[in-house]
Amino acid sequence: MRALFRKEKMWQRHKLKPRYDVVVIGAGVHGLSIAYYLAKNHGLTNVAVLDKVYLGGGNSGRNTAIIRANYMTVEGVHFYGESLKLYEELSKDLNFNLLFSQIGHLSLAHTDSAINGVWRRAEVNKALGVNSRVIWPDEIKRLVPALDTSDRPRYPVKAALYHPPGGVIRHDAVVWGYARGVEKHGGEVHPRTEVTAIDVKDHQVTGVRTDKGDVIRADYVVNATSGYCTTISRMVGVDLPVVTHPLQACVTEPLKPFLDKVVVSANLHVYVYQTDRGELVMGSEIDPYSSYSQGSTLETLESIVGHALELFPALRNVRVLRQWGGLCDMTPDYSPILGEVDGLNGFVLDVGWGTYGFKAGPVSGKRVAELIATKRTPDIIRPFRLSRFREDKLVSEKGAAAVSH
Ligand code: PYC
Repeated sequence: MRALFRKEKMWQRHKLKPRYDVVVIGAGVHGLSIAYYLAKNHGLTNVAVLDKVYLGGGNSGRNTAIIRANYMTVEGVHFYGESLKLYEELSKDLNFNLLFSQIGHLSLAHTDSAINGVWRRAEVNKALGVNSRVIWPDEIKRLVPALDTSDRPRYPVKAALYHPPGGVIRHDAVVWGYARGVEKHGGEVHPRTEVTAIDVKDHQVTGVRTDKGDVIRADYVVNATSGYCTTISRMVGVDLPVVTHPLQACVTEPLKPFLDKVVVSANLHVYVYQTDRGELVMGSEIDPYSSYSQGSTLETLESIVGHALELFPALRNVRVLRQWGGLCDMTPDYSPILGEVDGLNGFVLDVGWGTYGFKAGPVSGKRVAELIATKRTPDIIRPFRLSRFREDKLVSEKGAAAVSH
């Protein structure tokens, strides 16, 4: 009889070695993809990825798995556009089915100024080869028949930015696929290994200490954490311009398939899509206060479902099954912080992921790995350097980052 269960272990338990070329802190999509591309693209395999909890136990398992590249700035569109392309090839690359459904993504515009915003995004997207266009209520209604496109709602739907390649992927599978890839190429993943200190000598990072009691030497230490990026960076005296906020989401009971697009309304601070299992995934913008809580609140649930009902009134009797929260490290311009820190060798940042980290996992991993292996910052991540905040060279994605504005 054919074996019904996968016998292969996707990653092994390893004993920590006294020295690695690279230690990555954070075994989410970002940390794992850095280790994967270091090994696969550059042959650097003496790499350990450490995490204080289980693999993908942070935001990689708490986001709502939306992939898109329809950003606002030239820098952002190039960057997320490359990530989308990597995601399109990732199941093949990792030889692991990530269930990527490119169902299409709609950002609704309910006001004249929102129409200007989506128009601008469509133009920047098209100019840079990302498939997006503005569509009007007739076409919106054809694509999403259940959406209330009448003139009755508080915020009538006037237009939308339609981004056909956007969609949804199985987020846990992305984590497991990368972890398996790291292992296959000779790297190591170490869940439940908390970094307690980072050693620095003469402006050079020399290694980390962990709760396992060992001193581990390393030439490079990468901060690829979410929620705790400021804590880790403070270990080497680097203060990040990051404020951490919770972001909550929920899923409903399964329904017959009726919605095959991701629908986002920035004005209503809500987004909705239906999974292959029939559940509706719904989320809101970040909670309006800073916190490290991953719990959920009734207040946010009421706001999510209230706003979702303004878009889809027919859902009024649907039951919510689960609700959860993740931690968003918000930067002032809603763009990430990537690269080295001036005056400190060997410390690399892959942080500040706000509400957009999951969709950027592959491109960040590939390009941060390239930075470490070649000792040169790739052009595509240079705009996201930490020093942009004092140089006044912000990359403002506020108008296109999730449901926030
Ligand atoms: O940027 O698509 C997005 C998103 C959805 C939820 C949080 N961020």
